[in-house]
Amino acid sequence: MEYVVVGSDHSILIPDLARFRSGIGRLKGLRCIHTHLHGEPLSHEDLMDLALLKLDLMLCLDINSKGIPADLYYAHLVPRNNSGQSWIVEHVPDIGRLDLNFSEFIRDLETELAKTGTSLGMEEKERAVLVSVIRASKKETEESLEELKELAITSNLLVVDSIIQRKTEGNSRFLLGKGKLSELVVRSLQAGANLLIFDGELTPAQVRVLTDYTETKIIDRNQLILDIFASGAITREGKIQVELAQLRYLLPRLITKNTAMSRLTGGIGGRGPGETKLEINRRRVRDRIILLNKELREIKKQRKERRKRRRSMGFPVISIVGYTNAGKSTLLNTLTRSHVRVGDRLFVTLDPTSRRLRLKEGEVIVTDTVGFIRDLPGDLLEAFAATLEELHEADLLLHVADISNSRLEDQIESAKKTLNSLDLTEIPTILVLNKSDRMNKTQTAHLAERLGGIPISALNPITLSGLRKAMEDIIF
Ligand SMILES: Nc1nc2c(ncn2[C@@H]2O[C@H](COP(=O)(O)OP(=O)(O)OP(=O)(O)O)[C@@H](O)[C@H]2O)c(=O)[nH]1
Ligand SMILES: [Mg+2]
Repeated sequence: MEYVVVGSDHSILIPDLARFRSGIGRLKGLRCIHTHLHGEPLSHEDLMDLALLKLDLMLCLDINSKGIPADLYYAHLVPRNNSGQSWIVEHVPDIGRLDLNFSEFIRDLETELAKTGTSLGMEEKERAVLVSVIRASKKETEESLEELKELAITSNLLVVDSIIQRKTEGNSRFLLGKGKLSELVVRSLQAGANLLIFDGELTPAQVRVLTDYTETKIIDRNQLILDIFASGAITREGKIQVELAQLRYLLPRLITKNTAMSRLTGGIGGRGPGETKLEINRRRVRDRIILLNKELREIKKQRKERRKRRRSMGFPVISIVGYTNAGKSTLLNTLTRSHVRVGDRLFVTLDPTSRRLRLKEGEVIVTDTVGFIRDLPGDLLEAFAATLEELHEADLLLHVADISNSRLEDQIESAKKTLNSLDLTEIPTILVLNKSDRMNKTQTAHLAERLGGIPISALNPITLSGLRKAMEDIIF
């Protein structure tokens, strides 16, 4: 079946294209042919439309003053190349000399485009393009993007490209200017991406507009974090808390329009609430939230009982907190000779663990819990309140930071902010500067002095004596 959309000399109304084929490496199956009357080649606007709408072809035919066809220009998108070019413009001086088997040409082009998506042998992983809107400084933007990348990798995604938006080019409704937007569409097409991840938080309206424009699934940093939590939670409690956070985040982002719906609902790979995909609607989400809250209250009650029992045994509690990947679980393991899961990824620990530890003066309980991250989504923090509530029972907090991380001080600040919002600043805290084995002695001593922390290497028990001493001094 072939359709022809006809426009006037001023404009053309292109119907909703979402119904048309789309998929990795697929173009729209639509060519735009129009005339120019003053000998001008394809305009910037023309090329922008080519990119934004993923048209097969944008063609303009020049008509001279006698009404006779003259020069002809056409442009098409190209696969990813070294020059970073998005499209090629061809010039044919006479329409009679246009020699192009169009169906064949488009078939080949689409094959090429799809190849970028699969030839890397990266089977089933979703392919994501990261989009970062510039922050205060270049360094901050890059570091933030780096962390977003780590988050994406943790979530088992393949990062195929990243785009930095330099300045707000006007329209905040789209977050990106039209130029950036078309660059985004073309680059994700070229990279065979099926997911766009925005650093920072998108408003529900922005998600909607961007989804409509790009026709690609869009999530923001918060959703990515939620997704990681969803796939990592083990205990019933952890699962409920994550699902609650996801639903609360999702609720205002649920939209009625069907096309975008399927891209918007659910986690990344159909995990978590995403499993219920299309049947999700607001009402059901609300009902589910009520149910989960009820279950959570029950669990909280049980926890409280457990804590009470523990308190009655009279053991002081030491809680390990700090930025994700700082080495909290490793410290717990080394201190208590346990085998809690550790890993060089973000958010390895999601469910809290407690272990006994014998110090010189007596026994204590050490707990390890979920790590913090910059701008931890409020919904998540709230949902984890039950787990983190335990922290209020602590007699001492060990704030672990990774001394070898280039973002050390920012991470300490973020963790402090989180402790602050959890109302935990009253509890005595020791700043523990971990991974000092990666630094030289002078650097370590200097930082320990300046930040007022105790350097250790959680991998090496011998380095923990100073920390043990400090713990005893406060507890006993
Ligand atoms: N070089 C070095 N690596 C360490 C040290 N302590 C931990 N690590 C490594 O750092 C990574 C993170 O350790 P974890 O103990 O999982 O960190 P965590 O703070 O519990 O992280 P999450 O649970 O993901 O928030 C692992 O690869 C550890 O092996 C250390 O003292 N020196
Ligand atoms: Mg951990």
